[in-house]
Amino acid sequence: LPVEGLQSGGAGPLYLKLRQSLEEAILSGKLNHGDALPPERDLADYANVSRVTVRKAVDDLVRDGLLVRRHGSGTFVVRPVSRVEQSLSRLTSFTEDMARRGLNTRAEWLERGLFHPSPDEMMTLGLPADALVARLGRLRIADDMPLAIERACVSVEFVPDPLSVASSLYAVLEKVNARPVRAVQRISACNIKDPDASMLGVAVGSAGLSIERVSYLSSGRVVEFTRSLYRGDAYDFVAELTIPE
Ligand code: 16G
Repeated sequence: LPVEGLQSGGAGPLYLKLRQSLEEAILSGKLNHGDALPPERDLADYANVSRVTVRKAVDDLVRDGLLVRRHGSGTFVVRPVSRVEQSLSRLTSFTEDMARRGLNTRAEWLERGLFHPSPDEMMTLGLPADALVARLGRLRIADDMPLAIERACVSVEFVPDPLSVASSLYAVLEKVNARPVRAVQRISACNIKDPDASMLGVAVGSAGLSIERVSYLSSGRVVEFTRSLYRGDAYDFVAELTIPE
């Protein structure tokens, strides 16, 4: 951390100098999104300032959303994302959307296996109770920034082996001629709670977009029922409007 020996030289309150050094380290990427900040005591020793000064600087950065405090586990870095504009009229996959922007995607799997459907999955996918569905739950990450938590549910017919979905679900569906051609998407506002907040690396209560997508084959059959949580600070959903005929 570039905060060593702040006592020496310069004017202005020490906490502001410390705040500025930390802010620069966050914005320049020296500190990564989700990194834990060293304990207050260590920071104070290292910067050669009092713990009160450290607390003031940290309070400031928490207020500005560059740090987040989590009960019992410490203080973590929140690197602001550049917002992503996402068209609401094109049926594309996350992997494709990010590739178009030149970003690399990866996933942390939260759930990947075959299950009996829940009542709403049964209804939405039009399946009997004894059917099996593949559940694919992932934290979706673009260039090391966690952007969304997505939980897709697909009939076992289309994805018999959930482990075969290594990266793109739509690429796997395409291979079996089951890539959706139409979808209905519902977006609602929410406040992100834990554990989702800590997975996304945002403060508890920050704004999120909860999105449900039901996708169809040309036959009218439902392929996918996906519930996602997108970071409100990262996404603008954009739709083109035309006057009714
Ligand atoms: C998008 C879709 C999601 C779909 C995924 C497939 C939204 C809100 N969600 O993220 O429903 O399952 O793309 O992406 O747009 P993949 O092919 O990269 O797995």
